[in-house]
Amino acid sequence: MLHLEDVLVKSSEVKRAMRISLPMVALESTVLTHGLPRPQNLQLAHDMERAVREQGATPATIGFLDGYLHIGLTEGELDRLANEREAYKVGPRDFATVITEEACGGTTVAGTMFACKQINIRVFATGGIGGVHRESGFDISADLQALATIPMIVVCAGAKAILDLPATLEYLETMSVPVIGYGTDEFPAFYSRDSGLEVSLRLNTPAEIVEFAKTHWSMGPQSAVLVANPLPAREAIPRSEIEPLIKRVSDEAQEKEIHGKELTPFLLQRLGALTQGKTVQANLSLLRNNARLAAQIAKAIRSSERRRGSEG
Ligand code: PSU
Ligand code: MN
Repeated sequence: MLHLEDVLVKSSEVKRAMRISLPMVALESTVLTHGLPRPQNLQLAHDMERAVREQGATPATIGFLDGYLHIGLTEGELDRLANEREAYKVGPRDFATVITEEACGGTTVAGTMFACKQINIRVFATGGIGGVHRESGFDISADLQALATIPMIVVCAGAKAILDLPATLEYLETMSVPVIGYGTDEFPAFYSRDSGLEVSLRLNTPAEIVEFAKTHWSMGPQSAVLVANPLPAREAIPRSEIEPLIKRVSDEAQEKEIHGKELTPFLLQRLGALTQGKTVQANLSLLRNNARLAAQIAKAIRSSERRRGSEG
């Protein structure tokens, strides 16, 4: 039997950052292996890491190579994962499979959070979380389960617009996950800045988010704090424009009987084709935007720890 420590590989950058307690931001890799087309996927991985570094934090992109769980990937390793055609999409239930098969894989939001829990990274940036699918109320992403049980701050641009957003928000409420609108009262819908749905609280600065998260955890719940960060207006696609296309690709998926793990990648890829890449541009923009905010939050955590240290 293998233990997680047996397969854990930290990059030298991550090791150093952990040793001297630098602010750190975890990044997922399903978006590289399954979410974005090549070669934009590798470019994006670099862009997100750069966005984190520019804010003075350390990026830790998480993914599997040959059955090893990498925390922080070197340039060559990122390149390999981004070009690996047989990569698994790795949620928490798939860890043992990928390790047993010595396979490569991109970790989903849930998979990445699960890894973060083991190594104590508290801030994570992604694009859009998974949720309850429209095609089937039983297809509920393991992301929601992870958000319900792992105490960390997760920055996203809302849930992917291809989902049933009201049902996803209801589920988050049931699971005691606060949904913070960053500078907004509305839950953003990934490609669009609005959804007509409310967040549980609006906060306007990274420091406020950190204070809120600490208060949340001190009250008892050990759920995540979900920060919903609307994508930049320049790349946003109006809801009226994207919604009919989402309906169309959802119907296509049902006709083709695509479900389970394949559903999200199929829908994203079809939307990209139907919008001549506009959805891909929006996706790239919101990922960079979220990496930046997550880095600011990770820094605010360090400042608040330092303040507490000097107080007492
Ligand atoms: N957001 C994106 N692109 C993606 C995903 C999210 O912009 O590819 C991935 C995330 O890794 C998320 C996963 O965890 O899709 C959800 O898949 P599922 O619905 O099968 O749980
Ligand atoms: Mn699913």
